[in-house]
Amino acid sequence: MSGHVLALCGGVGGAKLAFGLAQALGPDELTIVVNTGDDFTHLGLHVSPDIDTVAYTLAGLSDRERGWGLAGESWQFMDQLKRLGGEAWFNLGDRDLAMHVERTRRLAAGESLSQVTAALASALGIAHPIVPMSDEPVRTIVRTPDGELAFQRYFVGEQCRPVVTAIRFDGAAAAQPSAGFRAALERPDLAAVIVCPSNPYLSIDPILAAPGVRAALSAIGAPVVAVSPIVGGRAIKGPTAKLMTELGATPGVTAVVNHYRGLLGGLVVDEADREEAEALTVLGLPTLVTGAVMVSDEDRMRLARETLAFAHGLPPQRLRLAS
Ligand code: FO1
Repeated sequence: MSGHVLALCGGVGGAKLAFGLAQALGPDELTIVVNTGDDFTHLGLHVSPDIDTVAYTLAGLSDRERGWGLAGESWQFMDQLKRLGGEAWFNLGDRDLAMHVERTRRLAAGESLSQVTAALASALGIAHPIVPMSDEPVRTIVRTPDGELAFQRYFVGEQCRPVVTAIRFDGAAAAQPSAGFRAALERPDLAAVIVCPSNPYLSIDPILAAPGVRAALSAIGAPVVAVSPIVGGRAIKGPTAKLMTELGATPGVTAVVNHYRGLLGGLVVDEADREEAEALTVLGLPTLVTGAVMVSDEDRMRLARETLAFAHGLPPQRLRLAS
């Protein structure tokens, strides 16, 4: 793919495609913009789960079963914290803890989240730019019949059980896109924007909520291609399908397209959704049908290559049907 690629990414699912993209593209050909709406202060530490999941995944250090945190992790700190009656609902592994301690130290010393993320990614040997969507705080809040929940309380504390009636992003209106994000959007050689298979409502929407981002994505010539996080009506991992139902949509690839409301110049779906994809193509949305479930590293690399080739073959967005 000639030109620069901008990937928008959240947690576990998106990080897998980001890994594949990072194998296919050089560090100066790819910018990975990551959701920070899941960030929170826990035990006095600034925790950035999606940034860490992307960093660990790109570094080949992540626990493949959990998807988050480090492989080969130990939990002595958590064991002792429980013994002391501390807050034990959110698990911080012994080695993972170093990431949160060092990030908190650097932020307190006045570094921006972008600077901290660049330094820590570099320390992990990652060459590709991992960029927070914003250096200002954005906090995803879910509304339930019993009141509002901060994201991690919903996702981890309640294991996504509560019914969600609305989602909002505290601070989004004032959170400017980070310099790295804005620079990628403004590159004259921007060739494609890849929306990774992350939860559209919880991981991608906070990125799109930053002032000017949706407008910028609608104005660029490069195609915006989403890889569906839903396969056969079900999420690979996490609450995407449950949220779709709770927010009034029928879980499926069409709901993904409707959710991104006219931003997309192309969609990548799994074989399981071939029929629905053909209907979307008839409606004017170019769709690639392939194996979109990533189990192995080879799956991640293949899907990334196919998605890039597909994006490369799409007409510039300006020619796209105004929808
Ligand atoms: N997810 C859980 O289900 N339980 C946890 O205890 C947990 C701890 C945790 C610590 C660091 C980190 O970077 C991620 C962690 N996650 C945990 C995953 C995290 O809540 C989600 O990955 C994102 O916030 C949503 O993608």
